[in-house]
Amino acid sequence: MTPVLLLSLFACTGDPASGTAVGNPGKLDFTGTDVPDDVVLAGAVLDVAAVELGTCGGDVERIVLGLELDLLAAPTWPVQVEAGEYCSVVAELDGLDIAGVTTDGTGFGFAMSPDDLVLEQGFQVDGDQLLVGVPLPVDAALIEELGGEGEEVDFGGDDQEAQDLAQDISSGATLGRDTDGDGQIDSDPVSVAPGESTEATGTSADSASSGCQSASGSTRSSPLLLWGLLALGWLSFSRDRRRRSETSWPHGE
Ligand SMILES: [Ca+2]
Repeated sequence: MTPVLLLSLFACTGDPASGTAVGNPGKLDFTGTDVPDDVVLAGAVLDVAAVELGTCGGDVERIVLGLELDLLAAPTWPVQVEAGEYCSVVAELDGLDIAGVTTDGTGFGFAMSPDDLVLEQGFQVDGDQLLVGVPLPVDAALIEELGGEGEEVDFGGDDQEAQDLAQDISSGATLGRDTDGDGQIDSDPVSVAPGESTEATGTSADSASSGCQSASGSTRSSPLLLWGLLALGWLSFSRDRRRRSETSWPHGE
């Protein structure tokens, strides 16, 4: 038992220079958020041309999607994300169509061209499920003002109403984790503090390269703890040996 413990401790400290992060890849999807209570959405389809993942070292991985994603459906995780540390996500959009009805019975449709979603925040990926939250703050009062019960109001990309909503969407997008995969973003923030993010570049890559970190990334070995465990292991090992040499099995106790 003792030799195994020692071996695994060494395995977790090994090879800090290898550089490339190894861990579990994560995945990413998009979901609609912030739908007002006085609106019932029938559809919200986001046309995503590509996703760019920016590392904190300035590298960008561009993943071409060309997919129409249903923001109201359960996640299907179309984007694979390599394990590691990132500082930005950019979603290049080709359009967003929303349809629904207000609780007063006025139907509506928006065909918009929101600007690309730009999320600049540090986060780490080790098997994480990430969701880009796309806010859909449709203004029911405005729609009812323009339409009426039983009518339908449609907004094209040139309409001011559609441009205003597109602006709210582009500026209000968020990034979070969805640990249980139900399409709802966790309440815990995905970000790490900027200072922590920069500082963690080395240590997280180190622990990742030895394959010893857990999903939460919280098991980076502290040198003090490591030496303590080593000392304990050695003590019990040498006591075992002494005991074995002093007494004869099976009367070892
Ligand atoms: Ca969730």
